Amino acid sequence: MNPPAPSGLRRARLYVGLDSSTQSLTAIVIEVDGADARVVFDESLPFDDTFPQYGTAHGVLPASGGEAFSSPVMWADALDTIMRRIADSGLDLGSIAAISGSAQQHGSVYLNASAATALAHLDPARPLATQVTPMLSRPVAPIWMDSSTGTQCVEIAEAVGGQQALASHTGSRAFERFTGPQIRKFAQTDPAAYAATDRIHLVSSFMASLLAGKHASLDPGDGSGMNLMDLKDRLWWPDAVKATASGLAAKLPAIAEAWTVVGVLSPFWQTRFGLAAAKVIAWSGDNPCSLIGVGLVREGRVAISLGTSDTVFGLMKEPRVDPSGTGHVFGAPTGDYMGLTCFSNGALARERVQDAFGFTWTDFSRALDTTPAGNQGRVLIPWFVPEITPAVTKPAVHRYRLNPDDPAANVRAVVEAQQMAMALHSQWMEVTIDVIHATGGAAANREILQVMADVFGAEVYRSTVSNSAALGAALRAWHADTTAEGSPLPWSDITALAQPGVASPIVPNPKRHGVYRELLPIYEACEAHALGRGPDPSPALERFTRVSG
Ligand code: XUL
Repeated sequence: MNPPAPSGLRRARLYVGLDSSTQSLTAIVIEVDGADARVVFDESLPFDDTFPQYGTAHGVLPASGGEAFSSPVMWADALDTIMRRIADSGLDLGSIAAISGSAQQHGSVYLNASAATALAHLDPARPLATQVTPMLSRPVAPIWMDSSTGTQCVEIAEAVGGQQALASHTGSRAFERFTGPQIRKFAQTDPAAYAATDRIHLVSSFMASLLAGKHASLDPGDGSGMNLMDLKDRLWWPDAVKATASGLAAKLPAIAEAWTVVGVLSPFWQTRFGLAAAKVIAWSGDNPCSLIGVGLVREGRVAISLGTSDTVFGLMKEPRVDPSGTGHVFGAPTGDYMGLTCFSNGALARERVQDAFGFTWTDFSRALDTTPAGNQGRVLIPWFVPEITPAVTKPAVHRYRLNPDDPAANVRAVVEAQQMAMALHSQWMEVTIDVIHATGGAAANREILQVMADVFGAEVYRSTVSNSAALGAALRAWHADTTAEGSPLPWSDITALAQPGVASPIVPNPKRHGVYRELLPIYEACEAHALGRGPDPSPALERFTRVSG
């Protein structure tokens, strides 16, 4: 504990972090008193259950043909509700110094010319949702799960000189869920509504605009998920903007750093809930916010999320771009960069193997315990569903020297394949990974994390943070407040709250790490063979088996 602040010095400050994710809106409030910081409020509103009137399933409206939409009016409704919960929580509202947020990336909200005035004159006696409806030039928002813009991706890439050119400027080749291709499709399929659009926000800048009562800027972290922003300049890239849709430049928000104070909580919030004129800090995407929430503010420390999909991400000092075109580079909220690679065969692939043998999680762990590192040269390529990394459109499972009826060997094979794929496809970040923070459902399985530690040769901490994106947003609010007041706290101090606690890490075993160092290039050869791009890896696997015993 620190000594109490001398009288006359300011009281403890509160920082609010919101996370508008696909399925819910979460608020975390941290209290900062001197160098002590702790979470004092943590609440989530799942969209489907709290707002059934919008008809979402897992936060998504019914759609077909690869399209995926959600409702900006529902997000506004949720914001109204969560702000009321904060106001009613008994917290000292006058102590709220700043508020920021995190949002699902890539989703876009289309506002008409009435929005600027309407945002500034919201009526505190009326719900927010009903006042947002007339501001929209498009009632729905396409979100990151949309995969319907393949044609637009090709068109945009061709217009700017190819995928490589697009990736080297914006950090990613054209991806269907990215906002540029989504905007192009909207402009092509509904030109009248596109013409009536005055401002296109991402979910992040839309939510910040609702808080500040004016059009908010967009941060480079979320801006880099659009295929429109030049990563190094942190400005719109004119070639991509031109290639995407006519008249687009005038419809995009300004880009400003993540610690920008975009305004204060507007009179709507002050009158409606008795909130103070707290600083509203630019929002960012959920992945950039998680980077902060997990405490990844130096190179070499990465997070691996073992969820529906598996994701590996970490900070990068330089904007290196993945030459294979599967990884993304985003801006980081620290002003640096972050690399992110996403694998769609995460939990689903693990469950397919588990279900094939009727295994419980305990059986699964035992299978890992009773099989050796390297699996005696038995390899699985686990593309049970279409894969993002490497790009595989038709699901296909490949086995090398692996008997499909051997339960334990298949369990080890799927876990080793996933970890080796992550190690292999994060090499483009050119970062020596020494610490991994494991999050997501499967991070509860110690044996899986041991394979992770052994493959990467890195210490693995199980992350104890329940919503790293919301926490990251609250920490960003704190950082931005100290910056605005002229004495920015270092990120390492800010993220100390997110560091792993006393729990000891899972450490790599040097011998097993040696086995994986040898197996990794052979796994790469298996992947190449499965993609039809390389020779049969069986001789290399035979050799590996003889040497590794
Ligand atoms: C990242 C991505 C997802 C969303 C989820 O590129 O599409 O992680 O941000 O909210």
